[in-house]
Amino acid sequence: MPRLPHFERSSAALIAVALSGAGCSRVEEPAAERQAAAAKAPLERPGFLPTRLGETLAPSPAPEGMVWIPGGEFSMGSADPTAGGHCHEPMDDARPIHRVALSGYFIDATEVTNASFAKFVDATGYVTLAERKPTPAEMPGVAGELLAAGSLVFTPPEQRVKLSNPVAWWRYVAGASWKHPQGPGSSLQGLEQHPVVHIAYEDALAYARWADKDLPTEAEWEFAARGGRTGQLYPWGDELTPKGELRANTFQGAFPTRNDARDGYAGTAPVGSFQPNAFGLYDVAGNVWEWTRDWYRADGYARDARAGLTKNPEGPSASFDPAEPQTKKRVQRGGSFLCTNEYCTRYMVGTRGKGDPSSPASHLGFRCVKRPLPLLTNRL
Ligand SMILES: [Ca+2]
Ligand SMILES: [Ca+2]
Repeated sequence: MPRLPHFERSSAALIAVALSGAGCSRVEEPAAERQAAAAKAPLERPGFLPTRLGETLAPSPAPEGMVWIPGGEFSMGSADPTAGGHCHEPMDDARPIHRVALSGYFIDATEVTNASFAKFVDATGYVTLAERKPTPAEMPGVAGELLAAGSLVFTPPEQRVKLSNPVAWWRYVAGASWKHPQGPGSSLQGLEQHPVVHIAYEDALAYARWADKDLPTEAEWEFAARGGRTGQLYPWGDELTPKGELRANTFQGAFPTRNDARDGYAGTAPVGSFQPNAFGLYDVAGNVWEWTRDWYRADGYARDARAGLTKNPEGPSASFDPAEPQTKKRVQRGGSFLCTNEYCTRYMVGTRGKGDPSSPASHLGFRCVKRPLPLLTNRL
């Protein structure tokens, strides 16, 4: 692990959040011929059985900004994306593909916006984790006078760097928070309809409880994001850019130094700027990463698969990531405006992200669910 600058809430936290936006270890682009061949090759979906939508009707009109997902049964996970040349690493944690059944639920059509989060803060006086001064225990080795509230801000280096070194483009900025997404001097002016960022897991949960909602389980998130389709790579289909069209707010250019923003957005985009999926959900691919309530285990799917069919799964009871055994992580989904086929392709709908619950960053937000029936164990 590289030596990290001062002001990290913890070094492990920084690496965890940085890697949550990573996922691919190869630097080079796939060859153009390989990409073309992959686009033409028939896609194999080993392990995927047809999605079956439930028939449960919504028990009430959908709360404002939410859509009803009727539940059903689907195959969860991702085939090895290296087989089609679509990505740079096999993403073993997204297999085996396994069968999951879900009851019906409402889910936010969009990521939670700055305007919505401001209502919560106005009503409750809530102070997010990024706005609280870290304790010495949270920043071991940092002198007391240097402890400062803040968060991780994507800061592109001027020169190309090794993509194995996320510290090169993540900077702990004192004073960065949801209100000041780029740090002191930045504001939310004009960003009211952008997704709120610099959100720690506990911040997302506090908002959800205030709104009489919850965070989605990982399975609820993926079922909704797939829009009723079976085993496709992206919420809209199997091609990243059908007819050359950019379908999500991701990163185009040379990561991390040159952001061409061909999709119109170098950073976050107003929620709903791209076409929704078949369920009417926006930005399930890209824009900002979204917290789910599940603990992350790299082998979590293997455990679920042994059951044959898991009903309303709530994830493992504890986290374990062999890549960082000391850091407990929650699952994050969907990728962000920093994801690129050069570095991170976790905007693919069946793939997984992960992060330290107490490590907010400038590409990390959430959306909520509301269930007519509570989860069976409802543990956190
Ligand atoms: Ca973009
Ligand atoms: Ca998203």
